[in-house]
Amino acid sequence: MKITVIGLGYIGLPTAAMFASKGFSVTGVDVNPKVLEALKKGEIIIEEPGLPELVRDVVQNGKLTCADKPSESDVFIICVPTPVSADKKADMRFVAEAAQTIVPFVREGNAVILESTSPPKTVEGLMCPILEKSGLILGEELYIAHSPERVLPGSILRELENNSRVVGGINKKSAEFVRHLYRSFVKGEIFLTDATTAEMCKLMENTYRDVNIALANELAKISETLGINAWDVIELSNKHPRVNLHQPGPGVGGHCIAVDPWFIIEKAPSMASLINLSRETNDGMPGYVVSKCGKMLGGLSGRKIIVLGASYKPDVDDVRESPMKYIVGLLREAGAEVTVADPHVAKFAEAYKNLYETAKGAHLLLLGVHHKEFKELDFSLLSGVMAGKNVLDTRNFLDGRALREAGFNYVLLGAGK
Ligand code: SAJ
Repeated sequence: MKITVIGLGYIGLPTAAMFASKGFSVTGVDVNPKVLEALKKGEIIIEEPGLPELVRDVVQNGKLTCADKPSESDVFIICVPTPVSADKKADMRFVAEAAQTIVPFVREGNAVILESTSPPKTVEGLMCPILEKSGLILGEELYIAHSPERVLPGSILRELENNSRVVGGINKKSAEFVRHLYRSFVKGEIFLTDATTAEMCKLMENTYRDVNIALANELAKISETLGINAWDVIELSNKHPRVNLHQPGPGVGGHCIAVDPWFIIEKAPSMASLINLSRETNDGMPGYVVSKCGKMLGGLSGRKIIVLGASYKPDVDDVRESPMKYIVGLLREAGAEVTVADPHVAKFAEAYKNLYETAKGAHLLLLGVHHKEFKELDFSLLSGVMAGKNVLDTRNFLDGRALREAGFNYVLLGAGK
């Protein structure tokens, strides 16, 4: 069976490689010549553990090839980006284009699967009308389904294989066909439903997390005014068997959780009030962190600040939608002199390597991401070079007691004492 995967990004490429490793003949299609050039040599341009080896093997044994356009195939899997525009609406151009390009090639018995995270009714309202132009009877002669991924960047291959999946077909036959296909590498359960329910499941999974992070961020702010520690409240509340409070922080980054809730809001703006408020709460955290810096330093103009961490979460190099980017921008706007240090992000690695030099004359150290390397920081050295002994920890990661004993003014986001 031949599978064509359209879009070779963080999800498309691992998915293509997984199918290829199970013996399917897979063609990966992408518009980016850099991706294709690399792939021809069995190489990849993204960072993901285990993926370089897997791709090298399946390219070498001829199971994964690439092209800049689709051609005839038994299965077409669409994994193109669905970005959110400046006015917070889903930009579905790439999905529509991908569906258009396969119309000339679909034949009776084929399947078209949408993997991209999409607003509810994308399959029914956008994809089906395009695919109808093939003249095939949808659901009978051409199977159509949504099969969203649930993998965590950094553990993609393991999670692709082991996580359960929701598959939503435009009819039962479509859903069953797709379940059978994914069974080739998915060890987790595969649950069948309709396409719009599957679209909504994917969005609600990330929205659940966003709303809960917003709740934690609100708790952090309230705790500060009450003079208590939100992190203690969370730890103790989570002893309850049915409670799972999330962690506060400087904001929500990445290309999923900070984006997907907008796809629901767009469909029902007057009803999605809690979802909207949560987005706003989380997007307001960079500003809140910056105002805390200002309070600690009695103003920001001319202050030298070292920002530790640039990525959107710990131990990855991914800076997409990172709240740290907004924090740095706001600090600079307020006249602060900011240096970013991050061992994982090439652009900021040098500053981290020379941290004790970089921190000379700094008034504040702001910890924004809890990379494991930051556990090893030598604060007695830092204390010797910094002009002001101020630390703001937005992740409850540093040893506050030790820092205070070393003479630092240690401030923890969410702690009023
Ligand atoms: N964050 C907090 N507090 C928390 C948890 C996270 O502030 O309690 C922040 C992180 O620092 C980060 C952001 O949220 O900036 C998102 O990080 P994450 O690790 O929670 O999630 P992602 O975006 O890397 O991956 C998510 C996952 N979804 C869920 O866990 C529900 C993943 O399973 C999805 O496949 C992925 O989105 C996606 O592609 O949709």
